Amino acid sequence: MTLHVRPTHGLRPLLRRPPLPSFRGKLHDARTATVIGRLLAVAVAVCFATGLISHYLQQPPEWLKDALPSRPVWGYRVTQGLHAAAGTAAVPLLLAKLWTVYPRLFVWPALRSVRHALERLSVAVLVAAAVFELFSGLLNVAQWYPWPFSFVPVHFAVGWVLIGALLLHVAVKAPEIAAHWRRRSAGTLAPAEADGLEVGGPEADALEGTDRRSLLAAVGAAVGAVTVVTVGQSFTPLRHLDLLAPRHPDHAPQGLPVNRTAAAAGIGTRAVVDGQWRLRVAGPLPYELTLEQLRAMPQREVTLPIACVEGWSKSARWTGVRVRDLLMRAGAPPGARIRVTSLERRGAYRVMEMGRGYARDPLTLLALRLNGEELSLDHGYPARIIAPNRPGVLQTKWVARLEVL
Ligand SMILES: Nc1nc2c(c(=O)[nH]1)N[C@H]1C(S)=C(S)[C@@H](COP(=O)(O)O)O[C@H]1N2
Ligand SMILES: [Mo]
Repeated sequence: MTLHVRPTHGLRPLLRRPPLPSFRGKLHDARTATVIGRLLAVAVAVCFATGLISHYLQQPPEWLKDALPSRPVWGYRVTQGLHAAAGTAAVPLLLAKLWTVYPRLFVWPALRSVRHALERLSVAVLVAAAVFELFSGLLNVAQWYPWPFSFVPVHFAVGWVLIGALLLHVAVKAPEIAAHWRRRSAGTLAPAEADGLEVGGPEADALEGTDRRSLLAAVGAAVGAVTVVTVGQSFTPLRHLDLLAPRHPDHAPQGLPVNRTAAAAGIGTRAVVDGQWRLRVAGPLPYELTLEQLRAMPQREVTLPIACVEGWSKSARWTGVRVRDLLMRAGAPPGARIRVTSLERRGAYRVMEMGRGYARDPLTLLALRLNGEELSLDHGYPARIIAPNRPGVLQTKWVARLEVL
């Protein structure tokens, strides 16, 4: 397709057309943009929905704190695995979509009307937000933060910008999307394209069909490839193909990857911890327990995953004391909410709050053992929280204190 200059309507250009490139590729067209665009929209919608779930599980507003469900136990594992997988798959889709539409950057005249100017501005916001979300997400998975702001609030805020700009884009393009939603049979004349991009006649259409299928096959292969080499980080049956994800289910002391080591968290050696450690429980009837005393309480075994917000997850077998038993002993009213504090001196995950639904769940443990062994220091020795359907960041390690709120 060639980019032709058309006599303008609306604003008269003040300048002559500069030497802009012209595009002969047949796939910079609305049908290709529609086919790739709707796949990309699905990926973005999955990211947005699962991102909201993750946000509200981590930072619930007051009214939601006690209503968060602790079932299904694998809920967060699935939603956050989908979040990372859809975001990863969206990268090749976004690149393909940008390639398809980039000739429109060079339409002339650059601005034709107020409406055209607003539309271009909204597309600029859309592209910037999409690029930012995908790359900040990927870098977060790699735990690399080459920016001065904190990832979580900015990724969340730009997520809203992205979904807003996407809805606006779909609304503005609705007639074009509708016109190109279905494959046109060869021989139908293409409707005149918007934005001065004109397409050839019937034969061009037939040729385009073949080329488009090749392009889509290549994009599909790229999506498949990036998915297959990363999805094993959470979908463990495919773990042997997990070549690119930073956390591998099999590179795992005690059968579970470590996200933040004790050394990184500033937790001393086991001997140091042993000397001073007591579990302090604050409530109507406060008490303290040594590790020996905790081990002497009724022990439960549960199988629950750690599901990290960065996308990796793995199920494990945990043994320890039910949190609700500890709370009962402190005279907590049924349905109490609690605050858990780690031995860690600083760090975003030192203090965690747990609503009623989790605190009274029989599967929520103060775990002492992992996969049949005493917890290693890196997994939270002497005691850590494990609860169903919870983001990994809230599975507090090196617990020092429980407080009934
Ligand atoms: N005190 C404390 N607990 C913590 C963290 C932390 O940095 N400090 N990291 C959390 C995160 S992000 C995850 S994914 C899980 C990982 O647990 P694991 O290292 O035992 O697999 O621990 C959580 N518990
Ligand atoms: Mo995590």
